[in-house]
Formats: sequence, C-alpha cells, structure tokens
Amino acid sequence: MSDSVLSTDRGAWVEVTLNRPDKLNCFNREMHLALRAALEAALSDGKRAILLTGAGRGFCAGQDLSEPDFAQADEGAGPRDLGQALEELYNPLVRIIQNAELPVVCAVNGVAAGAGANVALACDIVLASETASFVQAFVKIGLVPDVGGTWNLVHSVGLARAKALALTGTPITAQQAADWGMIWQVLPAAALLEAARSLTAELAEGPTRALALTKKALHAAVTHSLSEQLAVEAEAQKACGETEDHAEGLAAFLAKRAPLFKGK
Ligand code: T3D
Repeated sequence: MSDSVLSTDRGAWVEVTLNRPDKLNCFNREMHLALRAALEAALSDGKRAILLTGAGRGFCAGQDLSEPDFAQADEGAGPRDLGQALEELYNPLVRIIQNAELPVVCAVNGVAAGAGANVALACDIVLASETASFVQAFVKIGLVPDVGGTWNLVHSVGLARAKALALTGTPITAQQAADWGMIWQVLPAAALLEAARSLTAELAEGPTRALALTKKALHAAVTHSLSEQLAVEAEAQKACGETEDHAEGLAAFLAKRAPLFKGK
C-alpha cells in the first residue's frame, strides 16, 4: 500500500494523514487513490468518525503541478482535459466526504491551497492551526476554484467575500477564516492535533445515526424551503426515534448518568 496516505486505527475512529510533506502534501494520482481507499476502508469497517490532517508544515497544496500528467500534455494531443480529471479523482472524493454517514473532522495543520483548501472546506468540522492559511490559488494558474470551493465558499462566507477570495487568490489566515465562518476553530499549532483527536473521539462515541442524519439535513437545508426542510426533519427524527441510541440517551438522561451510545 502507498505511504502517501497514512491510516491510523484509533478504535472507533480513524486518523488519515496526507503524507507527502516535502511537497506540502499536494495531490498526485497515487495520493488520490490512497486517500480514497483509506476513506472507503473506514466506512466499510464501521468506523464512527474520521480525522483528516496533513504531515509536515502544510496541510495540502492542491494538485501536484509537477505531475507529468498535469504539467505536460502529450505532444500533438492538445491540453489535458481537466474536467475529466475532476470527475475521475477530485469529485468522487468530495462526494465520499459529503455522503459519509459519520462526521469527518479536518485538522488543517498548515497552508491549504487550491484543491487542498477546498478538500478541507468539504469536511464537516474544520479546526486549524494558527499558523495555517487558506488560499484559493487557482486564479494564479488560470483556473477556477474546484473541488466544491465555489459552492462551499458562497455558503460559508457569502458572495462578496467568495468573489474576492477566488478572483484575487489572496491568502487568508486561519483566524480570518474562523472570523468569517469558513471554519470552526483556530488553535495554537502545538494543541491542534490533540484537540482534533479529542473532538473526533467524542464524535465517534456519539449517536452516529443522529449525527449522520443531522449532517444530511443541514446539507439539504442549503437548497430547501422551510416547508421542505420541516419534512426532512420529521423524516430524520422518525428514523432517530427508532434507534437504540435514542432509547439509551433518554434512559441515561432520566437516570442522571452518561449515555453509552453504540451507533445503532
Ligand atoms: O488536475 C486537475 O484536476 C485540475 C485540478 C486542479 C486543482 C488545484 O488544486 S489547482 C491549484 C494547485 N495549487 C497551487 O497552485 C498552489 C501552488 N503552491 C503554492 O502556491 C505555494 O507552494 C504555497 C502557497 C502553497 C506554499 O508556499 P510556500 O512558500 O510555503 O512553500 P513552497 O516553497 O512554495 O513549496 C514547498 C515545496 O512544495 C516546493 O518544492 P521544492 O522547491 O522545495 O522542491 C514547491 O515546489 C512544492 N509545491 C508546493 N505546492 C506544489 C508543489 N509542488 C507541486 N505542486 C504543487 N501544487
């Protein structure tokens, strides 16, 4: 198995680390496939949360611009079809994260640029080191933000800020990203990983079905009317009401003890 992604089993959850630190963990094909395999393994192994982070001083610098496939089109073949590359590699990754029926926490340990920034923003809860930055670097190489960035940015920071970030490629600090509601929390560099692990472990002990349905309902809310959303909530609540975890949560409350959720 490739060592460009490290997968560490933490019991109920898994820690997935992008591991090409000398290249700021930028995406080549090998890392793409290794990341997808790590996420799919976590889902099929019944894990209840995932933590995604990067090795070294960066989180992820986006597409590996030196990858032969990307940098040089075959002679006479014309430019590479980047839309096809998105459909094959990046878009499935965003869909796996979005559709995962468990929380995906991201610990942004350093610079997150291009597709790297937007993979982070696709995660459910994003913590960042105070040394981290977020860069919509695409414009610098004549591309548009991808990997869901146009969608996530507009919904998190609004159209005016999304436009300025995307059209200028100006980096922003983790603190700015938190102040704008793009991410959840900024932490001192030395505290980031432990805080992210503790949060992921806490989520992994949560009522997994309710967490998954909450995530799904919040995603649906982005495009729904209130009336449509009330129906989504009723359906999700019906499903939660039938879980063992709901019965356990209720029993624990009434007995004044901590609940022991099983994710069932
Ligand atoms: O194929 C498709 O489907 C299209 C999809 C495209 C999605 C995209 O992500 S497009 C955007 C690609 N990313 C970028 O344009 C960012 C490029 N990198 C940077 O602008 C800077 O490296 C950073 C702002 C991220 C960090 O700057 P700094 O000064 O902290 O580090 P550095 O010295 O530039 O980088 C350190 C090393 O990593 C360096 O290698 P070296 O000189 O030590 O051997 C640098 O070349 C390498 N590196 C950084 N980013 C990339 C990279 N190598 C290849 N591709 C990269 N994206």
